[in-house]
Amino acid sequence: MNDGDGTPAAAERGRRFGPLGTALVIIPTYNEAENVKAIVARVREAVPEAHVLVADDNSPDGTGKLADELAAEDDHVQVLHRKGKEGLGAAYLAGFRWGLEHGYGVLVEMDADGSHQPEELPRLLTALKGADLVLGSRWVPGGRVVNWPKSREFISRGGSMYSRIALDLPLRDITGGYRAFRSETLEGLGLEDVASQGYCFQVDLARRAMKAGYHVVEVPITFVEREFGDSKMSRDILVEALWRVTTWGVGERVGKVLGRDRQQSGRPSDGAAAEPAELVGDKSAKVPDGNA
Ligand SMILES: Nc1nc2c(ncn2[C@@H]2O[C@H](COP(=O)(O)OP(=O)(O)OP(=O)(O)O)[C@@H](O)[C@H]2O)c(=O)[nH]1
Ligand SMILES: [Mg+2]
Repeated sequence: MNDGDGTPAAAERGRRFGPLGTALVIIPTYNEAENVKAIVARVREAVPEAHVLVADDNSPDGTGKLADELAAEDDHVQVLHRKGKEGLGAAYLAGFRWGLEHGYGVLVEMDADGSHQPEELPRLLTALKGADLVLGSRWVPGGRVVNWPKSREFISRGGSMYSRIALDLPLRDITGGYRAFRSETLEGLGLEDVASQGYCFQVDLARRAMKAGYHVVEVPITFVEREFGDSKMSRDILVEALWRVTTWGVGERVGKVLGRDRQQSGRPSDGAAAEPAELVGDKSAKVPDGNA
């Protein structure tokens, strides 16, 4: 929901949120040698109290080694070296696990290429004071993209719109990857069965959060297209997103219809019907078909 800093909607529902713990900014990298030093420096400058975890998939261009150099001179910077390229989703899951094991209170997702501006992170963290999850959003009033061709904007807006309709979620930017989670929120999402890799990893987490009844806030951001290095976006990533979102959407609709039929026939519901996209709900609600 886009309710500014999140506080009004939360207050309306009588929600109280605990203090935020230390933030860990997770930056997944694959061949980001031209970007990694600059992005880490910008995070350290913008939010000096935050820690940074670079999750590198053994980049052939030496990104991991550059990250090690940063870590050697700054105790707020850590590097998670992974064996090889396994996709964005797997890198984030490993980063989340590391952050939760090390007791961080807030876990932030941020691309290495400068598209997610560290200078906007304080606004995301302010919003998280009144929310369970904050999404940096290009498609709410005040949000925008810089240096994107129309074709790219069309694909991104279309992907968000398709996901919104297919999954019946009231979010404007479901595919975006600039996010701040409370650690309790991540722990409640059932991450152990997340199989999504590319963009749909972000869709998957957003839908899990909404279904579980967490208070999700969209904060406008200015997304800046990368200047250096190559995009890892591919046709496979788009195809994966399309089929997974469609499968989830169909699964949920069938689940709802079956639930209704059971109720109409007087049989007790099995409780598997998806919740309405409320901001606060039953945190024990299970997301159906996590591996679809
Ligand atoms: N560890 C890891 N990081 C990845 C992988 N794929 C992408 N990334 C990182 O994830 C972030 C987003 O990837 P991008 O290539 O920028 O994808 P994108 O932002 O959709 O594409 P552009 O807008 O063209 O930059 C970047 O920091 C990448 O380095 C991967 O397989 N493993
Ligand atoms: Mg990018």
